[in-house]
Amino acid sequence: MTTLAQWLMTQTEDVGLRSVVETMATASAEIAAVLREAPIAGQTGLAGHTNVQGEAQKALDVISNDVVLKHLRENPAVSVLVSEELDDAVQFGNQGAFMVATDPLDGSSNLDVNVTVGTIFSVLKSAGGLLQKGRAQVAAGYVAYGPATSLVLRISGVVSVFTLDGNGAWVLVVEKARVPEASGEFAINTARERFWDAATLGYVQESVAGETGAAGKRYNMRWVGSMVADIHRILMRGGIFLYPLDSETASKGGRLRLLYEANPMAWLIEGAGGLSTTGRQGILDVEPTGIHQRVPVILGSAEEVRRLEGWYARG
Ligand code: FDP
Repeated sequence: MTTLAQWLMTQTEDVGLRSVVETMATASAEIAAVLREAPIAGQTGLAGHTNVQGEAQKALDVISNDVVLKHLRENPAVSVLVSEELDDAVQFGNQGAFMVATDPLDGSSNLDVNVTVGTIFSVLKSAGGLLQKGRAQVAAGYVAYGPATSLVLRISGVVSVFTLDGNGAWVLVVEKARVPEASGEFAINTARERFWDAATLGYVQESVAGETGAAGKRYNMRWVGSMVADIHRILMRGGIFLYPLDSETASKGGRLRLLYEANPMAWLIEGAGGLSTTGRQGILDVEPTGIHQRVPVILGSAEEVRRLEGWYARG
C-alpha cells in the first residue's frame, strides 16, 4: 500500500511543494467529511449571496472555501490564494514560494441531488506572479466526491489516483493513469446547440450520425454537468469534454475559468496522454489577463480532440 506521503517523495524533492499538495489533500478530506453529512446539517442550500462570477453561492461553496483558506493560511510555503469564491487574491503576507488557485467546490448545482462534486486546484511558483500560463504549473489536482472520494494528482509527468480510506488516509490506487487515445463518448450540454459555432455543430452531428457518418463509428453522450465528474470519467475510460465558446458565452470569453478549472484539468489530462484546446489554441498556452478569466474548454482522448480540431481548422 502506497500512501500519499510516500508517493510525494517520488515526485519532487521540494519539501515546500510536497507540503502544499498535502495541505490541499487535508483540506479536501475535511470537505469530504462536511459533504457526507451536509443534508443532515441542512447545508445543501443557497448561502444567500453571489460570487464575483455573478453566480449564487451555496452554503457549501462558502464552507469549502473557508476550509481551504484556513489550511493554506497555516502553510508558510503558500503566499497567495486565488479562489473562485473570493473576488480578490488573498496575500498571506509571507515569503512562501507557491501560490494556489482553486475552485473549492465545483459543480455545486448538483449538491442538493447528491451527485458528484469536486475540488480543483493548481499550484504555481509565487515568483511568476498571479497571471501565469497553464504550462507553468508545478502541481495540479482535483478531488471527486463520489461513491469513493478520489484524489487525482500531477507534479512530474505522471498522473496518479488516490482513494480516501475510512481512517482519513489517501491510498494510491492508480499509479499511472492514461486517457485512452480513442473513445466513443462525448460530453457536452446539448441544450445549448442553438448557440454553438459551426465546428462544434459539425463535430457533434458527425458523432451522432455514428456508423453512417464520416466518423464511421457509434458514439454515446454523457453529461453529468459537474466538471470534476465528467473529467474523471474521461481520465479513467476516455472521451471528450466540450464547453466551447458559443454565441451566448462569447462576450465573457467562455463559461469555465482558466486559472482554477481549465488549466489544472488540461495539465492533468495532458499528463495522462490526452489533449486540450480552446478550439483555437492550446489551453496551457493561453496568456491570462485576469484571475477569474473564462475560456472555452475542450479536452480528452487525443483522437477525438484532433477530430474536433479538424472542424475548427475548416474555418
Ligand atoms: P457549476 O456551475 O454547478 O459549478 O464550474 C461550472 C460548472 O458547474 C461545471 O462543473 C460544469 O461542467 C458546468 O458548470 C455545467 O454547466 P451547464 O449548467 O451549462 O451544464
